[in-house]
Formats: sequence, structure tokens, C-alpha cells
Amino acid sequence: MENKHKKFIRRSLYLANKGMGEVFPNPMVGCVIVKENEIIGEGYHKKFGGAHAEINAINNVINKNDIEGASVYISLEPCTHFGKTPPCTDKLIEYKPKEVIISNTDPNPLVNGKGIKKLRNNKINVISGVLEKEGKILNKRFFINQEKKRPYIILKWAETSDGFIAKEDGSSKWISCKASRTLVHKWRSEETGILIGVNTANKDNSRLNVRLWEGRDPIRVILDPYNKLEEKTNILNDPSISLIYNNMLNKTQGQKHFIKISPFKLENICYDLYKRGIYSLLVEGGGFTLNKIIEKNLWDEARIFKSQLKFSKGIKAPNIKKNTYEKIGEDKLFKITRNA
Ligand code: AOF
Ligand code: ZN
Repeated sequence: MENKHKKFIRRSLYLANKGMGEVFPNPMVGCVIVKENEIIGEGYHKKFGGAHAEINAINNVINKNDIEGASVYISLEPCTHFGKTPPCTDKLIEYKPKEVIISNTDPNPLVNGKGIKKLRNNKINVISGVLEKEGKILNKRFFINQEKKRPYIILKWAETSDGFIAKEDGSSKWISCKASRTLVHKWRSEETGILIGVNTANKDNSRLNVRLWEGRDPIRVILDPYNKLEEKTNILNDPSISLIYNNMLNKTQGQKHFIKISPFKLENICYDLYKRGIYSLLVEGGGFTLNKIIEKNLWDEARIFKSQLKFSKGIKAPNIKKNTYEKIGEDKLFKITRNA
């Protein structure tokens, strides 16, 4: 049987997950308060700007005196700063639990160990690192944002069975099957931004929105160092927002934002995106862009469809190590997560 700490931290992670899609860009956090092996209160961070998990859990306890001597399980170290809400650490100390068990320390520089230290200074026993890996996976975007000050980056492409992502003329439509394409639209709805290079934007006239699924459209990001994006493209003509990163032009025309980045470096673009609130990015090609990001080590996940088609020649897919796969319609889907 799983030990007691793991059991209740797992429950806190389960509760945290209920905040998915609502708390962003905050982390998902859950909290369980246990006395004599019974849960006496639990809660999670429900909405961005709203009460933190610990406060909701405390409010859920019927007799607040019971918290004295209890064990508090939290998926993330309690905060110590006055943000949109007062510090959870101070609130916990008021109620005198005997111990606090944590999955992850909070990478936010405003907290980062200060919560644990303050609890210990107030004679509360702290155990941290329980199911740490699971906690990090749950809040993978938040951890990358806080630690690297850039969006969480997911590469996506479809390749033929013989390893090509496009024909020689650069055309790449319909390599993957319908089911895979539908899944990609779901993924688009899950991230804040979507990025492609200018050649793909011109060649495919991509719209990069969510059509085969229900959900929010991501903000479109185009890498166009020399302003080669063609006037007729959907990116420049439909009413949605586009951020067009380039080497020389800073201007806004309606929803189209031309952003000058000089020197035109991926690291600088990533930092600018982070500052603008683009906390995650789905990168949909083309080959040049994908390879550049891989070369610069700026990716966190890759999702690769391998279809049954054969091209024999064309543009080679990026070369990264794949192992297990799942079947999506007629395709194989390989998912590679780094540092997991
Ligand atoms: C906690 N419990 O449930 C969450 C925490 O703007 P605020 O006041 O909501 O603070 C957001 C920051 O607080 C966030 O970046 C992260 O460091 C921490 N999130 N902390 O004790 C919670 N969601
Ligand atoms: Zn808090």
C-alpha cells in the first residue's frame, strides 16, 4: 500500500487538477487537511485571482480548532507574499498544524523556499518533495515560465513513414489523418500561443485557429526576420491577433503587431513572448523553424505524428529520438517530454 504521505499528496494533486484552464498563468494547487487519518477539509485554487488552495481547505473545515495538531498536505509550497491574496503561510501558522507536507517548492522568486523556512521557524515540521515528479508534470508550464522566463514550448509535426515533413516544393498538407488533425486543434485550444515560420505561413496560408474542436484560439506568432510575409495571407487579413517578429519594423495595424527584435535571436523572442503573457507555445513548423528551436535547446515537448504515407524525397523531418507511441486513427503519435 502507498504510504500515508503519498496518498494524501496524490489527493492534493487530484484536487489541484480541477483548476485546469481556470487558474492560468498561476499554478494548479490542491490542499488536504488530515487529523487522525481522516480528511477534515480540502480545497484547491479555483480561479486566477481567487483564494489559494490552503484558504479554501481551511474554510472547508467545520470546526477550525481541529486544525491544531493536524497534518496539512499541499501540492505546492505555501506562498509568503502579498499578491492578489494575503500569504497562505501566515494563515497556516495561525491555525497551528503539527506538520505541512509538500510536493513541490514554489519556483516563483517571491516564494522559493521562504514558505518552508517560515513554517519551520514557527515550529511546524515540514516534509517536501513527496511525489515531486508528478507535481512538476502537472504544473510543467508554470515551472518553465518561472525558471526560464520563457513560454513552455511544444513542437509538433507530422512526418511520412520515410521521414519527410513536406514535399520538395515545401507543401505539407494532409500528411496526418483526420483524427490526428482534430487532436491538433484540441492542442491549439490548450496553449496561449502558436508559432510558425514565414515560409510555412506563405506556403500553407495557415489560419492557425481552432476549428475542429471547441475552445479558445491561440495567439498567432510568426517568425519573419526580413518581412517576407505576403500581403494576401490569412495571418495578415483575418481579424485575429498576430505577432509578427522581425528585424526592422515596430508598428501595430489593428490586430497585427509587428515587433522588432534586434539581434533577431530566438532567446530574445522567447523572452519578449513571456513578457507579453504568452506562457506556452505550440510550434507547428516548418522544418527550418523546428530545427532552429531544437538546435538552440529551446523546447520542452515534441509531439510527432508518423503517417503511413511515403514521399521518397522532400524536406527531411527533424531528427530526435522517439520510442513508444500510441495509435491515433491510422497514424502513430510519439510524445517526447524533456526532463520528465
Ligand atoms: C499558494 N497556494 O493555491 C497558489 C499559489 O497573484 P496571487 O496572489 O494569486 O499569487 C500567485 C502566486 O502564488 C503564483 O505565482 C505562485 O507563486 C503562488 N501560487 N500559492 O500558496 C495556491 N495558486
Ligand atoms: Zn498562497
